[in-house]
Amino acid sequence: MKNKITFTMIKPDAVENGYIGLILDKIIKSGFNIRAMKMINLSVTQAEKFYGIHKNKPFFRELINFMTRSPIIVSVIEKKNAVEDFRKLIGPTDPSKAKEGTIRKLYANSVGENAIHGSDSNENALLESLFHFSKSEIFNK
Ligand code: DAT
Ligand code: MG
Repeated sequence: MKNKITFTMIKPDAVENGYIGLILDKIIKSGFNIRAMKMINLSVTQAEKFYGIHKNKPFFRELINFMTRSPIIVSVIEKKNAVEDFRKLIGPTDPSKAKEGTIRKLYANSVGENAIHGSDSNENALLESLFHFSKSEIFNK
């Protein structure tokens, strides 16, 4: 596979607001290929592990409550320069600072409920992908 992968989650707010289709359309039209995808309910244990790096932050409980309150879409996507290009496509953590046309500008309402996740490095992209999918689900295609 000559392209790089990144990992994304369409978060509870975006799923609740009916944005799954619009967000996936934007991702695909931006040149990403979907390698693996499923809808799941994140358990509290899974959410605490996934966001373990933030466990001492004041917003940690709010983040775990949010991420576990309704279903999410988890997906591994590929493209040349996937991690960096996808972070550009989604925009910054705070949607009020996001540029026109980015997914967070279009579909997110607040820092805490910001519609979508994108991995921040190639290393985390692989770790986060393997958190939800087996190697063969991602690479044997
Ligand atoms: P990103 O999702 O842009 O990588 P992050 O890794 O710094 O941002 O934080 C992970 C998530 O935690 C973020 O998407 C939403 C939540 N979060 C971050 N900062 C927050 C804050 N100041 N208040 C509430 N939630 C916050
Ligand atoms: Mg992050």
